[in-house]
Amino acid sequence: MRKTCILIGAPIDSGQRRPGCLMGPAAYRVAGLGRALADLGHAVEDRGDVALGPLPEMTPPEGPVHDLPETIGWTAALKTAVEEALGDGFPIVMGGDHSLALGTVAGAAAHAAAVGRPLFLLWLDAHSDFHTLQTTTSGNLHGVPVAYAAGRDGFDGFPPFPAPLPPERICLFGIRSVDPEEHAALLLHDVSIIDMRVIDEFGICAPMREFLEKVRAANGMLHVSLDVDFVDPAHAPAVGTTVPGGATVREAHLVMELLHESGLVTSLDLVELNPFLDERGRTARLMVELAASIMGRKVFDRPTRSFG
Ligand code: B3U
Ligand code: MN
Ligand code: MN
Repeated sequence: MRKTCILIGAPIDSGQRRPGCLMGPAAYRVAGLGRALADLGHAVEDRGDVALGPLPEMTPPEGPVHDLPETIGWTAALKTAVEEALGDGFPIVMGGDHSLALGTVAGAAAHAAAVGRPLFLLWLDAHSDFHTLQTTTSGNLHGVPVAYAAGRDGFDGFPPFPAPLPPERICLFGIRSVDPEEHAALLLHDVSIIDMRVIDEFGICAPMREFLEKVRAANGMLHVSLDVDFVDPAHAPAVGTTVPGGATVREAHLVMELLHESGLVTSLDLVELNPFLDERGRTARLMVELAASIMGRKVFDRPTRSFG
């Protein structure tokens, strides 16, 4: 189905300490994201890069938390941008580190609440990103957005998350690095956890279809947040926090194809690309290819699930 893809640049580096993710939106444009989507027959509207609004006045908290006022500022700006874009089409947010999802998921949740549909969240990542401001030891706020979306306490200074997601509506897919505090909290929340152990045993399809069936049964909206490190660093080196043992290029494309075939995805983040760490643009190009897959590019256009 032809969609209006709304590209939103989120040049954000404040959620971690390795400069470079702020060049992500430019790298996606250079790698031809807009062209790839237009070639699929979609309308494409590039709204440019989101600007950081005024920062909240606050005394920075004690402890490790890094760049809190900036992150709160970006959260407000991205929430508005995504909420507005969902009224007009299919938002694709070009990050930027994963802290941008504090805002994008909030915007999607606000829109879903306004139209009376439940929001689901698919987190494609090596990490669970389930820290709060209290539990993070690195202080890097790219490690907290899932906890914010789930309505956990421990986000002083942030606006309350609009319509927090019951944990059953969140799926962490591809994870292989979970800190002890996150692990303890996840044991208390009924988040669906498809870690690499599950994927190694059952493959991509069965667990993904199970989650998508839940979304379909609830007539849900689905926000997908794709962290570069979901893919193995051998194929996607342009990321600050590499964790070996990730999805192959083939598995990542299969995930995208299943998502496209489901027809359920309503918004997308592309996060953690650090073009400064890339090898001649290969990670940026891979991310564009994956975005094209989720938006309908196929090797061969056969009826779904018929392999004759
Ligand atoms: N859990 C660790 C590591 C991490 C999370 N997200 C990324 N890295 N990209 C932390 O810093 O919270
Ligand atoms: Mn992440
Ligand atoms: Mn990650």
